[in-house]
Amino acid sequence: MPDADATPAPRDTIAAIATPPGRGGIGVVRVSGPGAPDIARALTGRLPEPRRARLSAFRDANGETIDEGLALFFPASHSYTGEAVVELQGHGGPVVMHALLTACLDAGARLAEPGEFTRRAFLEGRLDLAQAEAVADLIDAASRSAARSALRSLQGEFSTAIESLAGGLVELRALTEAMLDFPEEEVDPLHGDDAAHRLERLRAALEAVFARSRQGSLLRSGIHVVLAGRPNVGKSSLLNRLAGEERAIVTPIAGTTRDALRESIEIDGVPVVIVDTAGLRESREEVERIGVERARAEIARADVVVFVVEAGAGLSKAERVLLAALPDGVPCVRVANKVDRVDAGACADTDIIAVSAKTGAGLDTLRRAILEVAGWHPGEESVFLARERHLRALTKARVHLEAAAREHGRWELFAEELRLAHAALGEITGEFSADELLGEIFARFCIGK
Ligand SMILES: Nc1nc2c(ncn2[C@@H]2O[C@H](COP(=O)(O)OP(=O)(O)OP(=O)(O)O)[C@@H](O)[C@H]2O)c(=O)[nH]1
Ligand SMILES: [Mg+2]
Repeated sequence: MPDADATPAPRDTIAAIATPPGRGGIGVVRVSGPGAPDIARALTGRLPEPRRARLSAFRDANGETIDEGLALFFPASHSYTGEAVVELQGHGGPVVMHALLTACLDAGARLAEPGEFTRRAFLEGRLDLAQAEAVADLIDAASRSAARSALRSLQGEFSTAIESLAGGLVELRALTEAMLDFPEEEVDPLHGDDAAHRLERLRAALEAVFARSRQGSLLRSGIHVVLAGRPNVGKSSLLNRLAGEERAIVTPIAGTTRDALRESIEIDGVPVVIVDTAGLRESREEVERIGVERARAEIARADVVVFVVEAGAGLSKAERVLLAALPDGVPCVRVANKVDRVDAGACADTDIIAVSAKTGAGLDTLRRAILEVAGWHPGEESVFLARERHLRALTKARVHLEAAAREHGRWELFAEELRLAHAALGEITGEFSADELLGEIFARFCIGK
């Protein structure tokens, strides 16, 4: 009798509607797993030739025709998941799609969980974890640059960079292990020097990957920009200008804006969320007071604060207090609005960008300044669309490499730091990943992917 523990449990067969809900020209039901060929036979009469579209009637368990469309069969060797996959392309209406899916479930499939197809692709070794994440990032990309970067990660560029770092670490670990076989005083000093040089090269390579990943994380999550300042300085007018449409209410009355209002825009292909907030002042009026509290909460979690004042007036005492109270470390762009009302010479302060929400003057400079203080370098094509998780792992690897540099000569400790750095890199590609982490990553996918 075969040992039950030795062979993994056979996987079941999953099915889901892979196209978005609603009406469309085509809708796709996707089935993956060992039972997929039988399900295709049950619904269409026979299994299509591998990777050839075949026009078929799709029938339910009672033999009633649900729809007519294309059936495709991908054998395990040539499929997304690495298992047998069947795709049924029918008419993209919710009733038809639901009936098709039900027929697949009646024929033995189970409803797929979010991301389960991609999870299987990962488990089958079709993709590593960073590539699997890139699939979701490509689907969710908020700009062309983000999409391009996700596609490069999906094609393995990010994973290759990580693997090349890991490869260097493996060599250095092997060298160190060899030194450990000798008593300390017999280690050839040349080997010790070689180890130090290799470590320096690895650290430099890690920094380069880190810089590209940090850039990419801006592309992925977008830059959160909060417009802040005293009432009536023109924050809402600036939001409207930047968004290119009249989104926020603008009036000459101080205290117009109450709720925080957000608009998604793009600057040079970088997704940016602009948040308009209530003018900051002490108010006894309850609605305004709540608005000001919300403004402060927005400021506290901003990536960039655009602090707006009126041109020509100079900073008021209240504005100085507000500026000093901005959270530590949040990059701030200072803007003097309404320059159309003052003479050109009046805005000599070079730290302050003079703009006019009314005429659009200075807006390009403001856009550039926002990207710059957020840490975006223009023209950076080869960035990695990194996630927070990747940045954390890279930081961990960096900390252990730094520690290794301090342990030069104490080779056992040196080796241990290298091992920890290696493990941190392995978390990125999923070489050493806990089950909960996998669950968390794939649960954020859409169903059918
Ligand atoms: N001349 C001129 N007027 C402007 C400009 N920007 C805004 N204004 C006027 O200034 C007034 C206040 O503008 P808002 O955009 O509502 O100002 P706000 O900062 O959002 O004000 P609160 O919501 O009350 O905090 C309105 O009458 C705008 O038309 C500008 O660049 N030039
Ligand atoms: Mg306003």
